[in-house]
Amino acid sequence: MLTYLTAGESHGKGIAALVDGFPAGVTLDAEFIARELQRRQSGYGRGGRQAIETDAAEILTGVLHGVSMGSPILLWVKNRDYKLESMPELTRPRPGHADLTGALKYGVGIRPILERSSARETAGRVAAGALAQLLLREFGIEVVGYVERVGAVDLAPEAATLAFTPTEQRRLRDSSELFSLRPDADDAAKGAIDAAKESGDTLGGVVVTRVYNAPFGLGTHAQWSRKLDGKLAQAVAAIQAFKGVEIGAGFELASLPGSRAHDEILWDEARVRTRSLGFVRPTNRAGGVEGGMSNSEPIVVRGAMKPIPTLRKPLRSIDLETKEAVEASFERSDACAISAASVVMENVVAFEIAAALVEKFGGDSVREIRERIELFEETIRNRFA
Ligand code: EPS
Repeated sequence: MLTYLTAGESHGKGIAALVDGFPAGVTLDAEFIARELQRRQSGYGRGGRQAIETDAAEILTGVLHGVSMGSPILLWVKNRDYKLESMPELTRPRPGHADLTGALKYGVGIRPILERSSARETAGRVAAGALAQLLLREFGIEVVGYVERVGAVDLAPEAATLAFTPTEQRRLRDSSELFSLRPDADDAAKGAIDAAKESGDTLGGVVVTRVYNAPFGLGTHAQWSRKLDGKLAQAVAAIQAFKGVEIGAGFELASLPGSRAHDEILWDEARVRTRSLGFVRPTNRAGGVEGGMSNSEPIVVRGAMKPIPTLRKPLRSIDLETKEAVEASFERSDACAISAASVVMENVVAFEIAAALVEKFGGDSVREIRERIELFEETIRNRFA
């Protein structure tokens, strides 16, 4: 089983991610992990904290001569802004944050709650997910995440863009300050972020992750807890500030008749040697998952992020000590972190795909997984092609 947990506080010494069950034989491209961490720190609308931090993951265990050994990997992202012991206690919970319920539930102040619930923790998830992306690349599986909406500004890519290769999509996305696939339309979204910032407000948005070249059969129909769509939904809904998850055409499918909601199955002899094994679809409304299993089409996951609840012009709250009506507390924050959220989602999705791959094909070494994927696909070809 490939799993990970994170530890660490926003202004503590750093953020750790412990990855267990990572196969042996993966060359750990530290530069790729560093790039993902740096991407998470950027994007238009980020606040002052990112000027302080230059995130990089130190790989403390599980690696010999730059190659994974099959033992647990401990990643460490140091906080430059370490000052936890001197941070003041707060008494005015922010609506929309973990402050109130966390303080009541744990019987502590707001400070310990916000330090752990802070989105700073996503540095650990990105480090673990970047590691998972390196594993997926060994088998030609590629993951691309991008921003599709900022507040009310639509940045959905043109249909032709989605036919680009993952590398081309990434290049286009990286040319956008917002990490959208519509750099030509970014200005409207940047204007909306500027306006929100100006008025002490914040903006959310919608992000998408697409997984290319995943084989048939990740996840299973046989048990609810092992369905791939269920795993993806949990990973995405568990990102700070995410309030919605959609697989494929998702909510739109609810209002379509069945005749227009599904993806017909065709046979294409010429594609027997591709991941589709010859079973091709003219559409991908299912987003690459049917019956809780990957069906070799691109896996498409969409996530909705609410606006960050830390507002410079705060909402009404109460003082926990006096019960007086007050304004919620404000600490330095981001006006919009949707670009960062696209990096986080890309990497948590990558981790779930890697975990499902290890579950299906075994997880001791890259070589073993490669042989088993080949055997699985060859067996299907022999039977059906
Ligand atoms: C966050 C508040 C801000 C954000 C932080 C999430 O941090 P600070 O209070 O230090 O200014 O910048 O996100 C990060 C530090 C990060 O690296 O993503 C919050 O309250 O959730």
